[in-house]
Amino acid sequence: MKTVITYGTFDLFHIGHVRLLKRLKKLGGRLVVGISSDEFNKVKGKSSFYSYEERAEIVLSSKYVDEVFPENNWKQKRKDILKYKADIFSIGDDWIGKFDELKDICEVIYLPRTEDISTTEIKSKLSKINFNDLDKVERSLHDAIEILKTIAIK
Ligand code: C2G
Repeated sequence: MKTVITYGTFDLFHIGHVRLLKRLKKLGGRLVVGISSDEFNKVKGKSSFYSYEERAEIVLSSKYVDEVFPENNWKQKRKDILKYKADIFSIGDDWIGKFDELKDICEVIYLPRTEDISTTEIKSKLSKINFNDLDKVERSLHDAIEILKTIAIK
């Protein structure tokens, strides 16, 4: 059994996150995840829809994850790897090469990201939905149902 450690914001939990956690679990058998705090997200230039507490609870609910902890800065990885006795540090390949300095204390593996999905993309697609139109559709469906009811009764 090897311990794998990874980090991320994991906002609007999606299939890309699920597939990554599944592969990370397979790498070692025990998976601990550093979840970026709300404050550290600001440093990363991100603002999450869900709070740290909610994102941590969602990731911990995954059957692939054994433990979560807060990621508060860029510099804590080395200490965390020693604290959790991690054998492998692994993360998506959008970070390729960025954490090679950890190779002296653990294996460093970059895994291919899942294409065509990201939290940013989800947010932009949702922002394009005109929810007023949905209200209009709902009203016209309601009217149609009322008309059908009158026809059905005759
Ligand atoms: N990911 C993926 N496929 C996607 C989207 C994300 O495999 N379609 C992976 C990322 O490569 C990362 C993890 O899911 O390994 C979490 O992604 P983010 O929440 O975007 O995390 P990030 O901002 O990359 O934070 O110190 C490291 C940082 O905290 C990493």
